[in-house]
Amino acid sequence: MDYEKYLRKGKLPHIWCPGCSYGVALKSILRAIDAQKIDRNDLAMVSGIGCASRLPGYVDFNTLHTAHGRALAFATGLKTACPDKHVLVVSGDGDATAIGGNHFIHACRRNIDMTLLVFNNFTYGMTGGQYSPTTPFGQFASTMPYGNVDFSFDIPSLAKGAGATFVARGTAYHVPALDRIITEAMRHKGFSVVEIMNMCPTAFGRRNKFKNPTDLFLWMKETFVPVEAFGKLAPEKLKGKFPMGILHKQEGAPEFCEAYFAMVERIKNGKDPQA
Ligand SMILES: Cc1ncc(C[n+]2csc(CCOP(=O)(O)OP(=O)(O)O)c2C)c(N)n1
Ligand code: SF4
Repeated sequence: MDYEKYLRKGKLPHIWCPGCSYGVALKSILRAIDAQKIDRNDLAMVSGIGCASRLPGYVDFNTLHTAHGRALAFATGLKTACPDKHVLVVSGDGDATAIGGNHFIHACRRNIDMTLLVFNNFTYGMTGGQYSPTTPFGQFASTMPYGNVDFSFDIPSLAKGAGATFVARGTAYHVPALDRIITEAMRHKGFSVVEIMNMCPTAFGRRNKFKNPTDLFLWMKETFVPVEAFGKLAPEKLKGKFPMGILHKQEGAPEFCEAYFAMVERIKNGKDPQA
């Protein structure tokens, strides 16, 4: 595939560290878009702030680099103004579930037709490794130098509980599966959330005894199990394992823009809102 046709070469070189898996995720996103033959003018990519949120700057779509945690609010306005466009939101775990946590849960219950990709690397990478809502219990961070004593969010469970109609998890190790997951998420009519396990060797790995990026990739290989196989694991084998793939899908729920514009039509036609 010709990746370069999608890149803003003037924005390169990128800021990502050697061994950061964000480039792997970027290529997966581009393959998913290319496979669907989406015209670049028909796609908008929106992000907040962080290493993950730099991604839209490198690609030649309609892009918005917004404020930390606020990408979903901007994306909601954009989608409502241009409901015929594909909208992809790229966020880090801090961006989506800490400073943007309230936007996240409310976007989930709104069922607006867009896809949120949360790059979960267990840390605030850009600002030097503070702990985030997904840092596992006991792991180390610049702000948890003696080990994290908070329990972490499970992003797919949070998304499902808040009402997202498509929830999936992929990883930067299981690349062909990730391509399929992103494609399916984008095809879903409604709010889709994909947690993409991504590893930050610089701010998280080194503090947590992962000596190099390969160790982090091998950890992902061992830890994430396709959801079908996960369901068949004996209870004693579940410890330390997590399912990946499409974890939840609900078809047919009213989509926000359609419901909103139908309401506008009813008002214009003077229909009794209670009828
Ligand atoms: C309102 C506001 N607060 C704090 C910051 C500082 N800040 C910039 S990026 C970042 C953390 C990003 O972490 P995450 O979203 O997990 O993305 P990553 O860098 O790991 O990809 C923070 C706290 C900011 N830019 N704006
Ligand atoms: S700090 Fe971490 S997340 Fe940010 S570019 Fe470097 S490796 Fe990637």
